[in-house]
Amino acid sequence: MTLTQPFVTEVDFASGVFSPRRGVYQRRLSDMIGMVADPEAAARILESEGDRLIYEVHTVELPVEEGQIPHCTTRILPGTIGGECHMTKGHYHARREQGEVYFGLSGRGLLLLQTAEGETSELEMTAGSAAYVPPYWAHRTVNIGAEDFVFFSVWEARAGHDYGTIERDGFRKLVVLRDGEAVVVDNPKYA
Ligand code: M6P
Ligand code: ZN
Repeated sequence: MTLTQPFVTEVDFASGVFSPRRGVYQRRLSDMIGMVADPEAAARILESEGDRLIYEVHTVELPVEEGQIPHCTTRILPGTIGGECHMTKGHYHARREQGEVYFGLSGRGLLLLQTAEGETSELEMTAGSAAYVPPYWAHRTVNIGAEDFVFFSVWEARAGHDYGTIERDGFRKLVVLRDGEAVVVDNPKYA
């Protein structure tokens, strides 16, 4: 056990930017090829306009040990890939019994959840929404607005991210833009 010093971070609600800056990482179109419903559409966009930014995460850096509570902001840019709204990769926790809390800071989003047994849930999030991701639910966030969707997340350090299961099977539900409206549809390719 290391004794971590207390600290405070200022969070910009519109952008999710942390002051002081701590850890930041970005996910671009090329990182999402294995996650989107239409990888050919993603490849065409890559070819024609380059590697667009899909989302960015500002995070604190804490040791991965019992009792530590990592937290971060995620900013998902508006836009679509082959009609599918910009989203995070989505993951199960490697330790399935760990939950998580999301808090909406700006914009409009949809939180997609699913269990290995086939249950699904979709929760709308705006500024001020506190959403609970219970243990055993995979989770992915989607920007369904015309502005950035920004939210704050808090979880237990040892939860871990399992991306492989989502990469292999996909999500049961997709969020697509139809006549300017985000709609949730069944994923025809769900394994
Ligand atoms: C949320 C949290 C983070 C996660 C981030 C991006 O802020 O769930 O743990 O890393 O979203 O989502 P993903 O890891 O699925 O790309
Ligand atoms: Zn999580």
